[in-house]
Amino acid sequence: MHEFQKNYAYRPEINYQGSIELLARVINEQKERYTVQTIYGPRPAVVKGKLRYNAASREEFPSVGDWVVLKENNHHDIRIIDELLPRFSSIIRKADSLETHAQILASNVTKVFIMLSAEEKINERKLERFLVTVWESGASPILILSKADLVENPEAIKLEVDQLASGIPVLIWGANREIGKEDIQNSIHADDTIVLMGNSGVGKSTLINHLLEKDVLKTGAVRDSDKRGRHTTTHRELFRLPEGGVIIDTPGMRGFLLWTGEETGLSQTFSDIQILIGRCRFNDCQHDTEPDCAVKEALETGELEKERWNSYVKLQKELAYLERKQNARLAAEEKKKWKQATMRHLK
Ligand SMILES: Nc1nc2c(ncn2[C@@H]2O[C@H](COP(=O)(O)OP(=O)(O)O)[C@@H](O)[C@H]2O)c(=O)[nH]1
Ligand SMILES: [Mg+2]
Ligand SMILES: [Zn+2]
Repeated sequence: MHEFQKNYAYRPEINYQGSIELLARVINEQKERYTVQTIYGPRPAVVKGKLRYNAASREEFPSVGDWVVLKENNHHDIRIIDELLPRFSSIIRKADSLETHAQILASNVTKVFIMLSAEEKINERKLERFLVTVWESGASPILILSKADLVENPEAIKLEVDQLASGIPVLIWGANREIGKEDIQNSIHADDTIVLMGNSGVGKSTLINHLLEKDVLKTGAVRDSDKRGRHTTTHRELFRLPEGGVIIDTPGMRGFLLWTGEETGLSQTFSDIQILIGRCRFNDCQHDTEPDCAVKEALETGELEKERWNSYVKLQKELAYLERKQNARLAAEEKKKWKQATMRHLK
């Protein structure tokens, strides 16, 4: 493997056979103007030709973190992205439920740091939502408890969070005095692509600056309610970490709806509920009026919290809704491609 691939956290699963000089990773995107990292350094790039022609939807355009193939014999300063290599994961956001197209926030992500402030009460419902999104994306979650320097006993808070996030690593981080920096660094490997997720003001940009060991990003978030009317940046950028691995800053990684065709994330986040459902007498139990319903029993005994069950039902409905919509859209895209192909033949 070429040094450049290693430096940019190349995943060997993607078997790239072409010339290394044409391989690049997208490190910056601003309204379809890209910067790609090549073996010669960063270069501006645009999407043209076959990729643009064949792309049926926004998801088929490159996004930060994507590995792409550049066009050969391109003598211009601006390189042309000719092909998108397969993604092994992508973090996707749907701005609102009416939007049919998903927006890819970052591609080929291996780990997502879900940041929670040690100062604030943990919002369990929000945490569940974050976890489902991460599992769906194909990356693995790590919880970071930020602002540990501002609370008296961060270890006690960590224990609480450990309980909520069964089995997911929880790390403590305090920017003042860099509490826990080594643990965070140790959790990042040379082949990792990291993305940070969490409420505005939780300390995402601050952590990136500390990991990069320089002030690259602006910090000191404005409150969400003040943001309205102001131009909120959508600029995303990938940075190489001094100790190996890369990190992607994605402003706007706050609330988002789920987007998926599968329910793997849901069952991983709610494995306790999956087990209960398996114990219902009927395979198609609606957990409503059926006899011997393990879910109802668990709700009655308090083994299963009512809020957790409600959250599961709600997320499940949301996923089913998005799936139906996505299927409708895919059908429309098929039609469009078919039409394009027919037109080509008629020409
Ligand atoms: N004391 C302390 N302050 C922090 C920590 N992390 C972030 N901050 C402060 O919290 C504010 C918001 O941080 P920022 O990184 O911009 O949050 P972002 O919106 O998630 O990117 C800034 O004023 C930071 O200096 C931390 O671990 N400890
Ligand atoms: Mg920020
Ligand atoms: Zn049942």
